Amino acid sequence: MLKQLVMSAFQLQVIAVVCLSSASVVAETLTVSDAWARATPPGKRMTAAYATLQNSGRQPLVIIGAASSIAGATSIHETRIDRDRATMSPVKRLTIEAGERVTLQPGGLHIMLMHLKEGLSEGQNIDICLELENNDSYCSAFAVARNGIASHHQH
Ligand SMILES: [Cu+2]
Repeated sequence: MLKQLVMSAFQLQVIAVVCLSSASVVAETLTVSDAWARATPPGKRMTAAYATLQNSGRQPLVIIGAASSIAGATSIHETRIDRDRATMSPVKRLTIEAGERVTLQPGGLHIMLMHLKEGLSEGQNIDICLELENNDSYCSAFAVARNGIASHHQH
């Protein structure tokens, strides 16, 4: 009986170590760049954030949600034009294939920040975390701007 308990404690430890190492691999393979959130007009408590997400790993990365301490609710949305009308719908799984990049931009995929605790003004920086399917979460700073930020990349 005692021997069995010792064994299971050892097995738990091994599992914990495996989880830690896979988490750090994910952090290295996901790169968030050109990250910005739109400044809010006075009185508005809702906005969207955009970024380029690059997966430099060999496995697909699946984003299943987002979180930010400045908002009461945060989620991934996609804007679609349907009969000349723009509609937004939640994206439950956003897959970035190995070696691929996904761009969140106005008129397309975006991070929706709702129930903001206070308005966002230009020059501010906010933290948004992306939640991955494997329970890892990847946080980065988003610059608040009125109409986007200049890209750091030359394409
Ligand atoms: Cu939205």
